[in-house]
Amino acid sequence: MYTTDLSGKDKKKSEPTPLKQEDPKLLAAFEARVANDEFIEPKDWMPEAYRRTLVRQISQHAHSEIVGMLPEGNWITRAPSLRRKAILLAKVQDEGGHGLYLYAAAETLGTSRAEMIEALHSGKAKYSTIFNYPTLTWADIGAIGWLVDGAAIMNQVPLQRTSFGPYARAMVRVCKEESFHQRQGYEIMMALAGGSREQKRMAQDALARWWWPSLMMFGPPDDKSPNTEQSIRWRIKRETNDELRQKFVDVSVPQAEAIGLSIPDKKLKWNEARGHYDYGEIDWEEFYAVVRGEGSVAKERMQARVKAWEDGAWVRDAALVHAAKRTAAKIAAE
Ligand code: FAQ
Repeated sequence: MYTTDLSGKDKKKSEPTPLKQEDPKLLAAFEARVANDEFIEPKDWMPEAYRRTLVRQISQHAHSEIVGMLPEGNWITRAPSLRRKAILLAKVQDEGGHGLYLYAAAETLGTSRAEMIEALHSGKAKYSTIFNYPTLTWADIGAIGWLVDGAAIMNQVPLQRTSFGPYARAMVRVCKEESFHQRQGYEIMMALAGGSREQKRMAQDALARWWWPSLMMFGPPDDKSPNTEQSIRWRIKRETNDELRQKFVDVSVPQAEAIGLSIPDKKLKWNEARGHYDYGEIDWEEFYAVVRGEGSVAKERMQARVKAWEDGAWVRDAALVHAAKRTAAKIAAE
């Protein structure tokens, strides 16, 4: 529906309707506003391709937030203390809230929430590859907070200045919450790394499994990214996939060193001339396979989402009936 199909399958069905030729005057005025760093608001004129890119990116982002609740939600009942349980519960709820702000931002572009949810459940819409990896131990919850939320913030801080107003404003609150998430994850890793030998081993193992998938979160390399050039031009994206990935590596290496953990990359080395860490080759075959839905828990994730949606039907129905009753009572009282 709103994806660039990477699978090569089902080309006919996913072929988008061709874009119409835009009015050159309107387009020039729009581009001047974007170049002037003005926010574009839902009722403003915008090129069809801009609208589609935003619906694609914002809905994928929303889907990632709510699918992202699953790997951690899985550990709420097994958190090692009441304090850890309360924190994890709040974090998972925050992610649900992020999904809601993002769906609401995408809805302002004329796509209904029902359409977006349908696209997710039917496998047409993407969500971040990172959530198709399993959470095997409690240390994975630390690694997700530290690395996955860390990568998410690195990507989302520049999105606070994305050119579409509702998306930018949603990102402001999301970033505040994500930075708390990142710290709580790092704190779990710090506690484990400074604990018993077995706890340190768990932390190291979690880092080893989550490091490369976290680097993949930033998307394909710039020269293989079909959307980056146009998205940078329209200031939807403010930094490229590779730029953000490099920043993430640069901040994460000293954090790992500070708690005595080692990043599983033999090629990782500070490059004085570049002022950055050099790092090894990412397994892009694995990335594309996970994007295609071949991740080890992809099926399980979607089944859990669909079940949650179906189980929640009575709540949505009840809320609608309640809202209708309130409206009727208000009208009767007038
Ligand atoms: N996974 O041309 P590009 C979080 C797709 S939030 C799956 O570079 P673009 C919070 C891409 O969609 C994490 N697919 O695309 C949390 C495109 O396919 P399409 C989510 C990926 O859009 C933490 C194709 O590859 N964050 O974690 C991935 O310019 C903990 C070509 O790629 C966001 O969504 C991937 N990793 O750049 C929650 C941030 N990467 O659509 C719970 C907003 C790429 O053409 C617990 N999004 N693809 O068919 C973005 O910044 C961008 O969309 C990128 C991709 C950077 C993700």
